[in-house]
This record gives sequence, structure tokens and C-alpha cells, in this order.
Amino acid sequence: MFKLLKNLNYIWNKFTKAGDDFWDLLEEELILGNISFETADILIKKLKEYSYKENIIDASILKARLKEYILEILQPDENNHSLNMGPLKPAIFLIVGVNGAGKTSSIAKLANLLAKKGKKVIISAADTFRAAAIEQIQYFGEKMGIEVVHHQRFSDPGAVVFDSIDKATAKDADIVIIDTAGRMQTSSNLMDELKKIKRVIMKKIGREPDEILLVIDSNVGQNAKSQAEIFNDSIGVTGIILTKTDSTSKGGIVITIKNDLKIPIKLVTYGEKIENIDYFDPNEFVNEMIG
Ligand SMILES: Nc1nc2c(ncn2[C@@H]2O[C@H](COP(=O)(O)OP(=O)(O)O)[C@@H](O)[C@H]2O)c(=O)[nH]1
Ligand SMILES: [Mg+2]
Repeated sequence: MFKLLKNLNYIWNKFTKAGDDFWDLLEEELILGNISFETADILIKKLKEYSYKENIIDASILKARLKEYILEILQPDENNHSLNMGPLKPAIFLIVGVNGAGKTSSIAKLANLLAKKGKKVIISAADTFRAAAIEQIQYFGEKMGIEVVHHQRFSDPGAVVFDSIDKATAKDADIVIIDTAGRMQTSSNLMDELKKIKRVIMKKIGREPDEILLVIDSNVGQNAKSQAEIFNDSIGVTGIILTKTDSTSKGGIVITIKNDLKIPIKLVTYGEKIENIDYFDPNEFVNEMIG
């Protein structure tokens, strides 16, 4: 996983002691790794303060500290990294994100992961907008032996969700995973549609969806933060699925999103195969990034 994440290993090879060059390069590399300028600044200030206070310039000790600081940010708050499957059946996972982020393929992967663990999953094909979106998810469903509830193209996504929850209740399913239309995060009418879907869910089950997972392509860089902000402001986001970490991604943005928006990263995908998904492991992430 995180194969090509920006790796800062060479800094620790280059410097054994901290000095101006070390600090400059470290901050630059954090930002190049897609941690936001502000978050990188906070990390560097904290590390410098520690260095001056404790009179420590040994780069390997500072490296260990930096990893601790990042881990502190990435640790789950009250909101756990694992998925919330509450006591009430069915759990409802609403999957949102911009076009091409990897929603539909992540749903297939997640459904497969959960089904393998013995959960009964139903997929709700509520992306009724994109050409072939229903067929795409049906294809996955057939391959995995997972039921996909769908209507015709351009039908009301809220109605698909309504039927999916009915079906899940009738069949005593554990989880309903809802696919939604990709949308530009700036498009307010499409945001309204998501709000409507959320209202349908709340009316139907008498509580918030158990997870509202925002799918973020790890290659989009700093733009991911504004995506997360807009989705979070509109419908509330409980977790991130970070996709395409097998490509040339620099997933540092997840540190920024967790630090600034307090949204935990829950799942990571790392390839196009159905099994290329895993729960996010902060330790693994930090080891890959910092070295
Ligand atoms: N290499 C790689 N490709 C991915 C990954 N996740 C999704 N994709 C690809 O990204 C493209 C868009 O995915 P899709 O699920 O249709 O995105 P959606 O528009 O958000 O539903 C597809 O070609 C996927 O195969 C991943 O983890 N790694
Ligand atoms: Mg899709």
C-alpha cells in the first residue's frame, strides 16, 4: 500500500543533525508530499520547539518525534477509523465524492470485503445520472454474488434508496451501501440531491446514516481539502476513502484533512482489483511517508 507515497527517507540519510538546511528541506518536502502549508508549518514549529527546548538536534530523534506528531493527528477521536456498524440493522453507508474519484469501484471493494467477513450486504445503485453507472455496479454485484437494487437511468435516487432499505429490511441484511452520482463539489443542485438522499435515509431509519464516506482520489493533491470542506458543510462526512494510492499519489493531504476538518481516513484502495482495499493504518502510513 502507499507504494509511491512521497517518502522523506533521503532527508534522514542526508542529515544526521538539524540545522537551517535541514529545517528548510523538511518543510519543503512535507508540502511537496501534499500536506498543506499551514499544517506543515504547525508540524515544523512543534518540532523546532521540541528541538530547542530539549536541546536535541539529532535528526533520527527528530524523525521519531515528527512521526509521533503526525500519528497524534491521524489517531481517531471519538470517531473511530473502523466503520460504524451500529447496533441497528441495516447499517447505512452513503458514499459520496466527485466524478471519477473511485466511488463505484470502492463500493464494490468494500461490499466484497464486508461480505467476506460474513456480512449480508445490499448495494443501492443511486447514481442514476451517469451513463452506465447502474450497469457498472450490477456487473460487480453479479461477480460477487451481492444484490444490487436499482431503478432506471434518470429515476429519482431517493426512491432507489427507499427501495434499497426496504429490501434490506425484508432480507435482514446487515449493510446497505449507497452509490451516488459524481458531482462537482461546486454544483449546488447536485449537493441538494445528496441532502435529499440523506433526508430519505433519516426518514426511513430514524437516524443519521451510519457512515457518510467521502471518496477522495489521492492524486488530486491540495484540492482534496476544499472537496472535503464542501461535502462536509453540505451533508456532514464521517470518514474518507482514499483511492488510487498505488499511483504516484502523495497522500499527505489526509493529514491536513484530519488536522483541520477532524475527518478520519477509514479506508484505502490501492489498485483496480476487487481485493485492493484495506482499513487505513496510521502507523503504516507514517512509516511510508516519513521513512
Ligand atoms: N489504480 C487504481 N485505479 C482506481 C482505484 N480506484 C478506482 N480506480 C479507477 O478510477 C476510475 C474511476 O473509478 P469509479 O469507481 O468509476 O469512480 P466514480 O466516478 O467515483 O464512481 C476507474 O477506472 C477505476 O478503475 C485504485 O485504488 N487504484
Ligand atoms: Mg460511479
